[in-house]
Amino acid sequence: SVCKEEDSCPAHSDVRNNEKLDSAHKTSATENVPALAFPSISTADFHFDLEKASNIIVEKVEEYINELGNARLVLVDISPNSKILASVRRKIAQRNIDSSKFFTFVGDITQLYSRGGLQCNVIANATNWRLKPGGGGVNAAIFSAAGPELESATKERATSLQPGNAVVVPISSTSPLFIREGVTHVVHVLGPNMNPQRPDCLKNDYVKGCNVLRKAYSSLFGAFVSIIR
Ligand code: AR6
Repeated sequence: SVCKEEDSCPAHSDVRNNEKLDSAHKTSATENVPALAFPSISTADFHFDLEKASNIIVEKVEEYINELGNARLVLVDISPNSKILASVRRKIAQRNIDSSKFFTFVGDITQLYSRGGLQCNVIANATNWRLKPGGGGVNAAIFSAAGPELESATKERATSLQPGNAVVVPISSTSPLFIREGVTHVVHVLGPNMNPQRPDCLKNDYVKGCNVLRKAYSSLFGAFVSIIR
């Protein structure tokens, strides 16, 4: 449905605000400050509840925001109608979070600089327990954009991950991700799985699921803080 009053329609205020924010951050991308771009862990293929996930994202950002120095956290989704981005934006609007330190961005995480003008030196991957390329979603996109050396560089550091854990993999200067996008590190993170078609399904146990998702964001943001120090 097309809204003819988009400029004044309250239902579109999120979209308008995000566009304003996006252009503001693009202009300042030349500052070259460290930034972590991360997808919403577990909320697509792993079927994690969006409201619970957005609460945890906001909670964990608030926990780490003061450890960032001049660095930034950017929640990214490829979908322009992303429900998770909208939910997080609604929640941060009600809180006292510095919008230059944490914001949302619509775009492909493997093309943030070349297509979106947004420079992020670190990107997070919502991976699988075997740390294998493919499988769809952001994992397939990142392994494919990085080239085959991401798989070998990953294997040198870990061959599997437990849910809630992360592993940092430096990107070589010959990788298209480095050359085209300026990415120096990928942080693979394994989130909780709520999808019965995938390994280690938590069968709707959201007490455990929320704890594992909190641990996943702690692992991710902690890894980013140690990269930029
Ligand atoms: N750029 C930005 N965001 C993306 C992109 C992209 N190229 N692709 C997907 N997203 P998902 P999960 C968003 O399913 O739920 C894989 O098969 C997407 O809209 O990638 O943790 C792995 O091998 C969503 O908001 O990860 C695992 O088996 C978010 O990224 C399993 O999926 C996460 O969606 C992991 O499932």
